[in-house]
Amino acid sequence: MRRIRANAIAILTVAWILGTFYYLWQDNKPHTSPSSASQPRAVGIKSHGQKSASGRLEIHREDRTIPLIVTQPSRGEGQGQLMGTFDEKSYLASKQLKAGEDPYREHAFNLQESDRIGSERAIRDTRHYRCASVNFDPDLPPTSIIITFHNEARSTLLRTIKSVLTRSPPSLIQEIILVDDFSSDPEDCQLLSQIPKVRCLRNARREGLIRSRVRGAGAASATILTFLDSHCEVNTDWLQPMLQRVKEDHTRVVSPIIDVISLDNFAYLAASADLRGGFDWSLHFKWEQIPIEQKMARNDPTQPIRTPVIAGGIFVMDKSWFNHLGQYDTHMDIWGGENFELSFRVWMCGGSLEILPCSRVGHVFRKRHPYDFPEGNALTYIKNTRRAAEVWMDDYKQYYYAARPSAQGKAFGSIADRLALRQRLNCHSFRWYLENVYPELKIPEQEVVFSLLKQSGLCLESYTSDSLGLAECKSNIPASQKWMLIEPQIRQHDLCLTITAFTTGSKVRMEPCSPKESRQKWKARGPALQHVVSGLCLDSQPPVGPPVITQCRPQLASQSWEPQLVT
Ligand code: UD2
Ligand code: MN
Repeated sequence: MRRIRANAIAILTVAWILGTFYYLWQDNKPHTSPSSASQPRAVGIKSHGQKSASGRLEIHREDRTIPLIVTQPSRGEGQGQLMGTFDEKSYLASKQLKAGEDPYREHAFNLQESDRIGSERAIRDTRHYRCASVNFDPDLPPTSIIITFHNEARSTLLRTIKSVLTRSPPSLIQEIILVDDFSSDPEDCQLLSQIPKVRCLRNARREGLIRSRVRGAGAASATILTFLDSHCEVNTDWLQPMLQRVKEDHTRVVSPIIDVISLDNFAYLAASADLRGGFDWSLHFKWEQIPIEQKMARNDPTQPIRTPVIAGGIFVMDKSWFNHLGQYDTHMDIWGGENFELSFRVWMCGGSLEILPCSRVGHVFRKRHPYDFPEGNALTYIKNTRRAAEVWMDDYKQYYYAARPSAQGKAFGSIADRLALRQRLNCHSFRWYLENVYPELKIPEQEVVFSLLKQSGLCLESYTSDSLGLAECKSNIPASQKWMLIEPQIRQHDLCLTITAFTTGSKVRMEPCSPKESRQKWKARGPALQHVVSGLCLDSQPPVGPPVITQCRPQLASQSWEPQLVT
C-alpha cells in the first residue's frame, strides 16, 4: 500500500516537473524560423509561401501558437434557424465542376477542393495562446458585415458567410450585406438572401469593389462596418478584438492578421504575427517585418501592431468615421490602389491603422485575377494609384512617377473633389506621414546635381529673389550661383526661376516652386533656355540690364547659357 502511494507521488512529481518545463518552454521559446526583410515570413498578396531549399512549401507559423482544434461554437439554435429557408444542397449542387473541367480556370483557385471540403469545417485556432484569456466589454457594438463579390464561387462565398454566422457572437452581427457586383448569375444573390441576417444588393452594372463597398456601407444599419473579401473564413473570436479597439477610439481602423487559405488544397495556414503592411514607391503593397525596435518593445503578443497601410480587404471601421473621412475615392475602378488611398487618408487626417494579432481571418490569396478589367488590368491599377499619389503624396509623388514611369501621361480623371476633401479635413502633409508613420520608407537617393549657368565667362546669380544678374564666377561657389536644372524647373532650394509676365521684355525673379506654376516651366532650346508657355528665351540684356525674356534667338550670346556641373 505504501509502495503504491510512493509510486503515485513519484509519477505525479515527474508529471508536474515536465508540465512546468513545457509551460516555460512554450512561453520563452525564441522565434527560430528564419526571418529577414528579404525573405518575409508570410505570404504576400500575390505570393504563396516560400519554397525551402528542399522545395517544400514552408508555412510560416507563429512559433508560439498552440495547435488547438476549433470546435464549432454551440449556437443554441438549430442549423435550420441559422440558415432559415436556405437550401444549401441545391445551391451548391447546381454549380459544381463538370467532369474534365480545369478546376482553376474560373476562380484561379482549386474549385474542386473548395466544393469538396463543405461549408463548415474545423480549422486551427491560429492565435497566440494568450489571446484566449483577453477580456472584452460585454456591451460591444454590433456590426454590419459588407462583402462585395464579382462571380465568386458559390462554395467559397457560402463558407465566408457561414463562418461569420457560426464563429461570431450572434448579438454582434447586425446583418451581412452582400453586394453582387453584376455577377453573371443573378441567382447567387437571390438565393443567399434567404439566409437570416443576409441581405443582397445587386449592381445594375459592373462597378468594381470600391464603389460596391461604398454602396454596401451606405445600406448598413449598424454603427460599425466590417469589410470582408468573398473568399474568407473567419477564425475563433475574430470579431471581438476589432470591435473593442474601435469602440474605445472610433478613429482607429483595425484589421486582423490575415491567415492563408491554400488556393490548391484549401488548407488553413497561420500567417506570421510579426508582419505589417508596407509598400514601395511604385505603390506596390508588401508585407514587411515589424521594425526591430518595435519588435523588441513588444512584450505582450496580444497588443496591436501599428501599420502604415492595410492590405485592403478585411477591416473594421466606425461608420460615421468612414463617412466623415470621405468613404472611398469612388472614381477608382474595379480593383487596386484604394487601400493606399484609405490608409494615407486615415493616418494623415487624424486616425490610425492597426493589425490585431488576436483576430485571425483566413483568405484565399490568388496568383492572378480571375475576372476581367474592362479598361485592362495595368491601366486600371495606374489610374487608381495615380489618383492616390496625386491627391495624397504632395511632392513625393515624383518618386512614384520615377518608380512607375508608365504612369506618366495616363488618364486619371478629375481629383478636384478629393483635393477639396483633403483641404476640408485639414489633413497632415505626406511628409508628416513619412516622418511619423513610415520613417522606414527610404526616400530614393536624390541625385541633386548643381550647375553654374555661364555666359561669356560670367555666372547667373540671384542677389535677392527680386534681383538677378550676371556676375563674376567665384571659385568658392556661393549658393546664389548654384542652380538645379530639374526639368521643367530651374531651382535654387525651394525657389524657382519665374517669369513675371508672359510678354517680351518681362523680368524674371525667384519665387517658391510649385509644380503647377506655368511661369516656372522651362526647357532647353539649343544653348538657350526657353520659357515653355510664352515661347520666349532667357536673355541677359547686356551690358547691364537685369535678365528678361525676349524672342528666342539662340545664336545670340546674351541668350546662350552654358551649364557647368559643380562637382
Ligand atoms: C487585395 C484585398 C482586396 C482589395 C485589393 C486591392 C485582401 C485580403 N484583399 O486583393 O480586398 O483591397 O487588394 O484593391 O486584403 N470584387 C468586386 N468587383 C470587382 C472586382 C472584385 O466586387 O470588380 C470583389 C471580389 O469578388 C473580392 C474583393 O472584391 O471579394 C477583392 O477582390 P480580390 O479578392 O480579387 O482582391 P485581392 O484579395 O487580390
Ligand atoms: Mn481576395
